[in-house]
Amino acid sequence: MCGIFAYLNYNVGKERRYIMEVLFNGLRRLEYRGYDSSGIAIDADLGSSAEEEGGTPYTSPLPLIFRREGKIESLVGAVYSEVDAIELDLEKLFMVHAGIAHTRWATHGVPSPRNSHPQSSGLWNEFLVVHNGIITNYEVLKETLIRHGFTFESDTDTEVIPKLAKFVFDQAREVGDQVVTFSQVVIEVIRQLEGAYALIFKSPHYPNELIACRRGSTLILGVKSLTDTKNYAKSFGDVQSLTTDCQATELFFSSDLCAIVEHTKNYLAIEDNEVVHLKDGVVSVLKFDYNKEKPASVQRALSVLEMEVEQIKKGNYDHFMQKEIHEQPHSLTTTMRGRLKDKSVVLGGLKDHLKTIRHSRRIIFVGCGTSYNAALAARPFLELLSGIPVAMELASDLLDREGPIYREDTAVFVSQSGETADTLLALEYALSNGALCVGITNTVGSTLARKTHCGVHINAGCEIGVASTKAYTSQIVVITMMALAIGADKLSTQSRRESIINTLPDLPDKVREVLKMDDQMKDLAKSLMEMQSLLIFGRGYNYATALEGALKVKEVALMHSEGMLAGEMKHGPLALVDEILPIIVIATRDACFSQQKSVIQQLRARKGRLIVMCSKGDAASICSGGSCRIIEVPLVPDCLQPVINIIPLQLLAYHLTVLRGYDVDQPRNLAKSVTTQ
Ligand code: UD2
Ligand code: GLU
Ligand code: MG
Repeated sequence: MCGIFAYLNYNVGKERRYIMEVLFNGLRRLEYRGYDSSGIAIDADLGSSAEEEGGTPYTSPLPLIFRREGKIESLVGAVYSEVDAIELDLEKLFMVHAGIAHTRWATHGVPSPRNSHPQSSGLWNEFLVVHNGIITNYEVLKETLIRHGFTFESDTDTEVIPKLAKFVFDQAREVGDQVVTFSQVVIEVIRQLEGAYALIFKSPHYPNELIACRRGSTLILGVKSLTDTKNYAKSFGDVQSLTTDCQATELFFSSDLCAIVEHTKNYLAIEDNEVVHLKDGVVSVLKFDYNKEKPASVQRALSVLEMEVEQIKKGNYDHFMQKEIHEQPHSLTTTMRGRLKDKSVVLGGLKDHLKTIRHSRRIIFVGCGTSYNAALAARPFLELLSGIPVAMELASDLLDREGPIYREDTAVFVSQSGETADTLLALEYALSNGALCVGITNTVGSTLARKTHCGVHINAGCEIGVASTKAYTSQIVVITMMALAIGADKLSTQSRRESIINTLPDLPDKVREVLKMDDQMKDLAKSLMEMQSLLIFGRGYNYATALEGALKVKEVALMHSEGMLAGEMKHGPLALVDEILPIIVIATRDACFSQQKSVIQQLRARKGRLIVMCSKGDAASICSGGSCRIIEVPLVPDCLQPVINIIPLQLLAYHLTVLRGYDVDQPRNLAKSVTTQ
């Protein structure tokens, strides 16, 4: 869900080259959000070669689209060479021009020029759209449009939007409505859309106009007046009345303020269901309502920006890791979106392979670091629901041993980026041994997604912090959903499955609740920041939580930390216990609760410095006399508890890092995706 940018100059002459550069720069500012391809649309010249070919019926210049996979600089290079090839005049002056641009983080269809945005209505590019987000009902819309004779060129969900716009426009013209306005067309289109989006529309039927609207995804309008030096925002006026009178104006749309600050400090944060129409230099804002045929015109005042760019990029957070920890209610929602239906789980990427998986002799999870831990967290539930033995493999170890893999095995490869070298090599190995290979990744079009037989995208959104946080919880939820899908044919576990499916939608709210412990975890971090070492004991569903919590503390806070299986305590680690070494014991309510209570007793008997993570209400009974620190978390079904329990530990690792003065987002010696062995 990555970046949108648009630039409209009105009554101020700008050369085509300048316009293109403004668009490219806008994209460069949005680059940090992560993307896999990019594109722009600008106007051609009237009577240019594109138009001569087929004798266009239009009297205004047609848009030209440029799209590329990969880095923005590759788009820039391609645009200049294509422009050169068609002899487009870069010095041509436009008194008014509307250009749009996009960076894509693919959700539907691999990164490729054809799937990049702007997406088009077809011949002549009568309607162009850039989109951030996901249209969840695109399949039905696509079927309907195909029945009406439309042909689709991309695999995106987005393509239905420009095609729908053309359909609406043509219909209005058929009934003789010559004066259908751009906003009428767009409002008819968004009436049909479900899902989340920020959109910008451009059309040669409405030359030099742009329309932007949003539902769920952020979108900002920037307004720069060139004739009037008064401070817009201080005049407290409505944006529409401020932009009248043919004033020279430059208008911008962007997914965030970073791309706007260098042009103007006057902005308006567009709200859900608002439709912002730029025409003749005037900004009008309409409020769309499903229940009303006509939208109401609304008054909106501009705000003045007083933030630095770095601050904007991170929102209200100081670091990307912190932002991503706090984004988890949202990322978990997008992970589950469209996948829980009437008491069942639908994973489109697996449904044709479920039978094979159910008949496999063994399921083997393969991953590295956090991705391995996520699979480990979900393993008990998969074993329970599938009845199939589930093996865990660290990718490098599997390769070192050349461990046996058979045709009857299902090998599940987990990687956030889908480019982790060890995991990909292990995938090659499993493919050559004939196993069914399933991928679980955050990245559409990644090598992992392409080389596996099937799989599931975790749809957690772009993760920037090197220490994975939101991808971890989404991976657990995806594997849990996978277990529910694999076990769906078993009557014996039906009620258990249904109760989990019913509670999954509440998980984001529970995560929100745990995130409120931020200050408490900061206090804990203060008390631990000088320590040499930290142990974390877990078992059962939360053995993985112990490993992952310790991994976070190690990789960002640069503090020695070990996650340990509590059942192993007596076989060595107990020797380390003294009054100094801090030990976190995870003892939330599940089948292992009584064993964990006994672990706590043994540690207390040795005067261990204990921090106990327990379910709400259990503190007094577990640690009588206030002898240990407590982290109380909300109780959820056991297989989902790891999603909750890791969050205080992520917060702890984050605060430890800041307090110890280390770099949060780029920890020493580490890279976001480890693409070398
Ligand atoms: C697909 C669309 C989704 C939505 C939904 C509607 C894509 C990428 N996803 O989601 O946006 O329209 O359908 O029902 O278009 N795959 C692999 N290896 C991997 C990951 C995925 O082979 O590591 C395959 C998978 O088997 C499937 C495709 O990629 O064929 C898409 O996977 P998904 O998880 O995005 O599928 P789904 O149905 O949730
Ligand atoms: N769902 C759209 C696509 O896959 C937009 C993705 C984005 O937000 O960049 O093309
Ligand atoms: Mg990693």
